[in-house]
Amino acid sequence: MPEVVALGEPLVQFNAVTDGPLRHVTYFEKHATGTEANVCVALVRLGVSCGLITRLGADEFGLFIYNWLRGEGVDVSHIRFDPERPTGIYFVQRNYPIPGVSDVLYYRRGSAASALSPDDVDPDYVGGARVFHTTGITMAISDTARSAAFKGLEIARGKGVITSFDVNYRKKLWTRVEDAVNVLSRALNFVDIVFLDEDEASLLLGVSMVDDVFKELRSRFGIDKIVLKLGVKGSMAYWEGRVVKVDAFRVPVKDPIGAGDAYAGVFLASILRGHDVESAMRRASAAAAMVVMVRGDEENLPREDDLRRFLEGYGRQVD
Ligand code: KDG
Repeated sequence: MPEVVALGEPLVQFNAVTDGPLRHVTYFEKHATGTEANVCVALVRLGVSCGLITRLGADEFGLFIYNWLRGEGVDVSHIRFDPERPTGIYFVQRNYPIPGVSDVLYYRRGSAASALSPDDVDPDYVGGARVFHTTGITMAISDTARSAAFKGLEIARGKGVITSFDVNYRKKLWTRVEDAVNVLSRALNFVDIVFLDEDEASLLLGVSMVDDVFKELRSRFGIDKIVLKLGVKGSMAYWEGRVVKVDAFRVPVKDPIGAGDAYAGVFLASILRGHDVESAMRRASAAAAMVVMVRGDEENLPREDDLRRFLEGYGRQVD
């Protein structure tokens, strides 16, 4: 049984090779992505076994993702192929209209993974893990996928498996913001470790000052393992009574997509391998920095040796 079981939709990303509006972009790079799949690859690269529960289209893109994940060493035993529905895809438009921002254009409605349902969630598989991970994206893609995510969280909670949740609010995936707030808040009741950013905190909790965010999550949801991502300002955690701040690593950014997943995956891997919270945050920040230096969410996810070399070499002039 894998140490971590994740649930969610992998997607093929078509990332514009050149900047600017997509109407003028000719070349795209194809990458395997999707938030929970990214977390799985981050984990396995650091030697923590991870399995993904999902559905893929029985099509070329589904095979591409399946082979990629299998090649990385992710457990694919709970991936089902759906002959009726396509694998979800999206395009990335970079540095337009806002410099430094990547715009995401989804083509995923009716995808195979949007038909994920509670039937896909095997209680023995989830119950045999140390951590169950899912995100607010899975909660947004369809009613059945949301039910599957809640089933996973409930099983994990019932069997003493640590639940990890990245709020991952994606405005484009929700029809009404109130629905997002209701659903994501409900999910927080089942969560042991939460990852969120300042905007998500203010959306869900109505507060944005760090102390207030920690206080609200603890008092309203009983969560005592909180990781607040602050972008270029770094990250802060409330971890079983201790507050820790870690700076971000400043690197040349090619494409910021995937940074949060790199952070979550490497943070979880590090905690599971016995690092203290500060070390886990530093390693997670390094991984996030490495991922944004290239197009694609998973290619630059570090192995142990890559992390060591990044952390030792950061800030030094390379000849
Ligand atoms: O966190 C990166 C993901 O957002 C990206 O890979 C696409 O999973 C994705 C999504 O649903 O937006």
